[in-house]
Amino acid sequence: MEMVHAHIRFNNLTEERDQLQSSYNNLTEERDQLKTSYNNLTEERDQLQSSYNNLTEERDQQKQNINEACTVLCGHYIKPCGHGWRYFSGSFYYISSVKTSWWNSRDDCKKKGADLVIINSKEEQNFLIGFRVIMWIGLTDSQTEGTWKWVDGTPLTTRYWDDGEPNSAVDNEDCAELKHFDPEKSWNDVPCKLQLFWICEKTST
Ligand code: 2F8
Ligand code: CA
Repeated sequence: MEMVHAHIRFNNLTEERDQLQSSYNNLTEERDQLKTSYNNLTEERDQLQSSYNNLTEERDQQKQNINEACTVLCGHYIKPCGHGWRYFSGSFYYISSVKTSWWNSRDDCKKKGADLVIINSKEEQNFLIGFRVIMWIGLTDSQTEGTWKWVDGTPLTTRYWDDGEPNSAVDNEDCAELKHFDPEKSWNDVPCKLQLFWICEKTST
């Protein structure tokens, strides 16, 4: 009986050893796979980092090219330099040195291959305020009273009207001016025949 028990115990231990051996082999294999994955990920990360660096360098170069193009444009075609086209975030901007109505302003921009400015971001709004000039922007409700549209036909979504504006206060105010230099409370509607400076925008793409 003792012998039989010893035999069974031996068999159990052998089985247990084989199972442990098998677990050990599996763990070793798993470890090797993880190591390979880790190496692949490291390589991939290095490649991405390298791509990122190249793209950053390319972007900086393009920015530099655009600024140089702007300087050339200023230096050769517009006088005095600084009152001509200015570059900001993908567009060139031109501020007039005389005043006229909204419609005449728009015609002038069109002759220049541009249009009155369309304000698409807070950054652009801040950029425009920086000029400290009261000027026409490319916003009107002359088509349908109360429905403000940009000159490219897009409806107005983000607004920077002054408090109480637009109010069409006197004499049908269908055109928008950038009047105040507070980023959030800046625009006013006035009659389109008013004589104001204006700003054209030409996208650089
Ligand atoms: O108080 C706001 C109001 O001020 C003027 O009217 C008195 C403006 N008109 C002109 O600048 C011509 C209004 O557009 C403006 O709403
Ligand atoms: Ca008004």
